[in-house]
Amino acid sequence: MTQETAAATTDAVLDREETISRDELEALQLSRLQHTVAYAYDRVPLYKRKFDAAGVHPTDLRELSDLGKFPFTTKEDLRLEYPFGMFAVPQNQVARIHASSGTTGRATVVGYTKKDLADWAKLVARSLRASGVRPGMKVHNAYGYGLFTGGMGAHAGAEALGCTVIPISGGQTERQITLIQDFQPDAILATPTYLLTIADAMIKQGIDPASTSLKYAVLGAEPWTEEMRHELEVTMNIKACDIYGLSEVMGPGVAGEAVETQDGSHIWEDHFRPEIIDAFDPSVVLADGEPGELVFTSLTKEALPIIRYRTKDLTRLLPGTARPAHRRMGRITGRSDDMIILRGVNLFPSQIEEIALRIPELSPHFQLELTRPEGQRMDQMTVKIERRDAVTIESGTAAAKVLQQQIKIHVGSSCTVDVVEPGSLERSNGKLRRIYDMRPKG
Ligand code: DLL
Repeated sequence: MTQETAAATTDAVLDREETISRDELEALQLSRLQHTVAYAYDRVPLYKRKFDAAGVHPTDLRELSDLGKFPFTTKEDLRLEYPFGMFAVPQNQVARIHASSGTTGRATVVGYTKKDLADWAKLVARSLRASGVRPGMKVHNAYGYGLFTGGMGAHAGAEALGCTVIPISGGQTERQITLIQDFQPDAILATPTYLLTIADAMIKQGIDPASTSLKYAVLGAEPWTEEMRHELEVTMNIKACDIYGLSEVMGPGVAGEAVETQDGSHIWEDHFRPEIIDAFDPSVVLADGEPGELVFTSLTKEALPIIRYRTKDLTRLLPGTARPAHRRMGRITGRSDDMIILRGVNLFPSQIEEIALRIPELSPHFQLELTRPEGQRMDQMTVKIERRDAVTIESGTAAAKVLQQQIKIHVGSSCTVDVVEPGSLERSNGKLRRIYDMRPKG
């Protein structure tokens, strides 16, 4: 770390909204929420239709809890309004467009006014600063650039914070390593599994990942566990913090984690009002602390105001710590649409990650294969996992037995574990696919 960056870490200047009281924040939320529901109703036909059908009007929002009377918005709504039907401003006021990849159906398109982009950059800057990044630091940005919000969202935030941004994007891992060695960045922004790919490739090249200039990593865009944090922090000698977000709500920076507490991301509640609902009975809004599906309402967005968007992300709301007025979200256990139901038992890849990483012989490189063998009615899950480099085939096989037992004990599912050669499973370039579902459809 240079002298300037070392000095900067001690005197971060926070946004005023980061330090206000909960009462002041809730008053701000209420006025912004009242504005947003009226704005959405007046400008986006879908909201008018939905509110009218539900028999609610923007004037019914008198206190924060009244939000529960308003209808949800889903990914399907955005798909049906493809491409620009959800936009609340004329196209000539839309400064930028992003979109989801559309691999599982029609792409969802989102837009930003100039002010939206400035707010987004401010919130990513706030998140990065919370995670230890400081003005003047060099930031290696390995989130994918393009329609995905990760690359450009993180980029603009790091610039707004006053960093020197290295816009490498995802992929070309060898080149990433060369640039990390040559440019000596202080921080890296990537998905957790892509950072793992980079660390792994360094080891293969005979470079100790703990010896680089990197001190901070700000990781998100996919679920990851405390065990993965530990793995990355130790292997790379860094502090790794979480950043959360989704395109429909903004992109990265909806929530960010503080490096001094590392206890989950603070949701920036001056811009988003979160709720947790029962995923199976969405009419029930759950109390803080209870696990369920995360729902967001934007409070300041102009181009794409979003009312009660169902994220499908499963987590819970926790009280604020490092930023007391802003509630935290617990780690995301998974998405409701990534939940594997195996002979009646629900499970998420993150549970397997958590268990596997506690077994020293096993690496974090794994995938889950779901099959239904010919003539059988029961589904089967095979965990394919690489043993660590120095581990023999015999020790790997013994570790497989342990993993199988631990999954049975902690998750309740019987499965097969296949320990495979180090380096044989596909590596991540961004969001890693963990589940390979080969069951017959229908
Ligand atoms: O992944 C935005 C982002 C980019 C966040 C870079 C953080 C860093 P989408 O492609 O729309 O946007 O995917 C959003 O990714 O609903 C979650 O399921 C998942 N996700 C995002 N951040 C996290 C995280 C970006 N920190 C979807 N932990 C979300 C767990 C995350 N899951």
